[in-house]
Amino acid sequence: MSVSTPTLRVPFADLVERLRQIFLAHGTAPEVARVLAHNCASAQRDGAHSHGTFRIPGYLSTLASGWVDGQALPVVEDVGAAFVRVDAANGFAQPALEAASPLLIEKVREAGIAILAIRNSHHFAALWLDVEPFAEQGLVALSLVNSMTCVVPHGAHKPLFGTNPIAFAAPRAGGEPLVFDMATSAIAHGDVQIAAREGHCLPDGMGVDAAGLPTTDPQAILDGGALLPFGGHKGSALSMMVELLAAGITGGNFSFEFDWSQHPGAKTPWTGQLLIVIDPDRGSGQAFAERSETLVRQLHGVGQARMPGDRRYVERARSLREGVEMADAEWAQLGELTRPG
Ligand code: NDP
Ligand code: PYC
Repeated sequence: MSVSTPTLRVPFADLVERLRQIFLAHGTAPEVARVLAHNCASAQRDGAHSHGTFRIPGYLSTLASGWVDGQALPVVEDVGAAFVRVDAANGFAQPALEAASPLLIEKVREAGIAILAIRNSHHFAALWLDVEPFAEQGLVALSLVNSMTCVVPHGAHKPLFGTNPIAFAAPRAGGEPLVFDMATSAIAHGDVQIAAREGHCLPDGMGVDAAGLPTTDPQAILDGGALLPFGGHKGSALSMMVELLAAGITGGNFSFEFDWSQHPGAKTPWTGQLLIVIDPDRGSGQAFAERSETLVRQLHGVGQARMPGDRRYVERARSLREGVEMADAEWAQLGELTRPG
């Protein structure tokens, strides 16, 4: 937020409730409104602005376009000793994850590992929110979700991949879970939109314009250009893996497979998501959380002061103490959106 933008601090519970009212007013089922409101408010609380309240207009235009079903009832299937499958029924991914989580955890406790394959789902959010709760229960979780074609594979000349994030969470003795969550593109699409809105240039190496030429202009990327994978061929390989695990295995769409052109206003990728959840103490029988704490201490010892997730935990603590920071104008706009559109 720029220094000149007037801001206020809103209690987290008030933000959740305002977002819940918005989703309800725009046609989602009460359960969906509850889950999405908590998810989106949590991203805002933790300073993940590319997936916080910034996303509300996109959620609402998508609901209005008929592209996503805000009333969808996810169908959970038990398909193996360590395999759960959910058809999200063209609804959002988070209610599908919530519906399947009790069975998934039961299987992890029994088998030591289990997979959750979500298909026919829309994920428009930060991915760490899907994995952190497992680590809070002593489990290790990895999740992958694919999105919409906007990333040029390494060596290619046209976009094909989505921004395809990977999130990982592990318990840690004596600290908050170790969590990382990163797009496999050089930058998340949401951050390109924010840079365009605020008139900032991007660093070199993030994307190309409509002619395929390198650009630092976020608007040129949005106007027919594309993003690049992070780390050249290595990020590109990870992005390919995300397509295969999040869509290939689950039965969801690859990022290039859906066509939303008949739904003006649609913004949410209609794809799939995979979660792999492990009971880490089955590995060596040692307390894994102590092992991860040892690793963190060594990392600190060699000079890595900041772990992935640390920034968010600091933001979260401040938001819970002082309220979630919001621009005055945005808070007022959210108030207006609680009225049916
Ligand atoms: P970032 O590049 O901002 O951060 C990636 C990870 O690196 C985070 O875990 C972050 O921790 C950590 N990190 C950042 N800087 C440092 C540092 N200096 N030292 C150590 N760790 C560091 O994330 P992205 O821009 O790639 O992704 C942003 C969000 O966009 C993610 O939440 C992702 O899930 C979401 N997204 C969602 C998509 C979807 O389809 N739903 C598609 C693409 C992205 P910290 O959190 O503490 O900053
Ligand atoms: O920021 O790249 C992104 C993104 C895509 C879908 C949701 N977020």
